[in-house]
Amino acid sequence: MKASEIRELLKWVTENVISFGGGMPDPSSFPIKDIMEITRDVLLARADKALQYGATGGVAELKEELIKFMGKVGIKVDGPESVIITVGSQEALDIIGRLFINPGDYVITESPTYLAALQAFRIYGPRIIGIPMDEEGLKVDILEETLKKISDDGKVKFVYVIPTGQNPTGITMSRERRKALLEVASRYDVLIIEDDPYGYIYFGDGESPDRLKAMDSEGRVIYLSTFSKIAAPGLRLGWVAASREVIRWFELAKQSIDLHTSTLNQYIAAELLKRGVIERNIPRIKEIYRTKRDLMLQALGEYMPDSVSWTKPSAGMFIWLTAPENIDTGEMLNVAIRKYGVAYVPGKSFYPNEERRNDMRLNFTYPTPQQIFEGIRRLSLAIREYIQ
Ligand code: PMP
Ligand code: G9A
Repeated sequence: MKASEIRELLKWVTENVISFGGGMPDPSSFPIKDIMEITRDVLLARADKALQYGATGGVAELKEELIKFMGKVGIKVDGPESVIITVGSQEALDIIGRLFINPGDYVITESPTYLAALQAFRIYGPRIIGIPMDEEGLKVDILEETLKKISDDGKVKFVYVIPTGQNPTGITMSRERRKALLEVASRYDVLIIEDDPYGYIYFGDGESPDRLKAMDSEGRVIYLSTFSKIAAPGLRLGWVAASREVIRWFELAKQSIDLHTSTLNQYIAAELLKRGVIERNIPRIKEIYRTKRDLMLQALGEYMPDSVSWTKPSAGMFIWLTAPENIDTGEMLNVAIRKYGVAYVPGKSFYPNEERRNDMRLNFTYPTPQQIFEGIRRLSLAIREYIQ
């Protein structure tokens, strides 16, 4: 097992350090009053159920609400047996590893990708292949070449993608690429894992492209999402939508992990959906994140030297910054924290094959506007010191 750089970093970021590290939502986006009221109501009306053990698959009312919620973005689900409630989508990632990966199996991801997905899959001993991306997302032509090459050598279990507001790059996969990805996956008969924490808070120009799950006519997509970014991560609530067969396997895996997800939190989440709290909160979150993204882009433009480039995210919580090639952002981190008081996540661990060292991930949702400006100023000083 390998430590997550995000989790490790969280431990030693102190008061004097401006952190662009962990992917934490803006606390002002949490629906605190609603959660207080709902918790009281749930306990008054049904403490017997909410404080009791529950079914492994999850609370029926929450699943029904989620089926309606996903329906609004065009995802059709074949009844409550096709949904399972998990402890965040992180648990779903671990269960995916348990269910699908035997040692030596091939798993394909975007490169770079969410480092804690790599951490979860690696426990089960796969060979992970990263496919490069451009501003339209995963390069499907390279995926196809790769599938062609490895199909004689071993089984490719799945392609793992974060199509909207990708972690760590902020890139959203275009509609054309989504179609092409589904076609290639169908031709080579591989599953697609669609990890979608950020799709509901798309703040780019125009409409967000359809979910892969909504475009999937073959039951090939296993869809993951979470309450972490549309309500609050402390609830630790996620969900998976897939075929009944796959969900049944998820349930068997989950039985031995934790029996079920917190019943109280599931009842609270069902009410958050039923009372329209989530629906009302989403435009507010989008506005907060769009404003903070713009601030960080502005600060980067003002302070960074010409040899540094970065992405312009249309969803999610991160900007991906590329420093000149001579800079190892992992080495620079110590100096950035101790001398300049600014933290970020070095890019290396987001690569399945750890091939690049000069990128970093910057979170723009947690710091305040003042911290964003001051933190980028400090970061630019660290980078300038290393360029020389
Ligand atoms: N997948 C992705 C792509 C993420 O960015 C995150 C959180 N940063 C997760 C999964 C896990 O989130 P949670 O367990 O809180 O749902
Ligand atoms: O706190 C965590 O580990 C969740 C955040 C994930 C991220 O920063 O990508």
